[in-house]
Amino acid sequence: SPSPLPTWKSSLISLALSSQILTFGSFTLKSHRISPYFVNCGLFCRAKLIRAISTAYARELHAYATENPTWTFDVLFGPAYKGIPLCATTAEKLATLDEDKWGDVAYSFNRKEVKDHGEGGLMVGESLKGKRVVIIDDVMTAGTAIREAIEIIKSQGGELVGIIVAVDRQEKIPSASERAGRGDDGTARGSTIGEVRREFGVPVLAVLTLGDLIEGLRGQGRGEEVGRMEEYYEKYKPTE
Ligand code: OMP
Repeated sequence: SPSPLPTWKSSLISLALSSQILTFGSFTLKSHRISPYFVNCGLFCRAKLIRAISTAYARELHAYATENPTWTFDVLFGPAYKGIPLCATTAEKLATLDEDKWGDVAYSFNRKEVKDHGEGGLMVGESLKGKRVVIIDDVMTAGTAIREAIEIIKSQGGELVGIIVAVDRQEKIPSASERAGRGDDGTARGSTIGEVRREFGVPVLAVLTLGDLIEGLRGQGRGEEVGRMEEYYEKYKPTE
């Protein structure tokens, strides 16, 4: 059986529930899948919430770097819009955790519309050129949002060395049938995260997985929601 959820994870899930970051209903996702739950990271918009999530991202990055001493990065890139407060607050938390190690980590984010006056350009913050870049983003489902962010890093001359998201929904890669808008054909497929890891050869970290959410909710007596999430997981679970 899986190891019990650490206290900090169940606390984070409680916060997400009470602030409607984690909600239940029927949601059409970017991938066109219809999900009984949704995670809105734009709602980490209160002091104690943004503190909690940025601390969690920073701890996860710090733990990975500690286990993999040859792995480092120069810049946290937060894709617009939801990545913007995440990259800034997480950089600050990293410096608080270990200033010697992380005090010079930079952050940057893109504009959705290119500015044609003043300093101009697509990017704000540290230049990505020649830098080792980690993407910090909200949720990964089918990987479309992450691929867009990877394209920006490439176009800016940066080197992608890692990705961290708040929630890995643990879903399989969409089939050709889904991509064509005809719904899932039920074929077994690998995970989005696994595919991104292999394709780009970088670690993909997640603060919480769907499995964590389910376990946290079960611990809080939310059996009905857990049932619907498990049903959804069965439908879209990856082979690995
Ligand atoms: P993919 O691009 O399919 O990986 O979906 C990830 C994006 O979908 C995120 O960056 C969000 O914009 C959005 N999303 C959420 O914010 N929360 C969810 O629970 C699910 C999605 C989603 O549409 O899959």
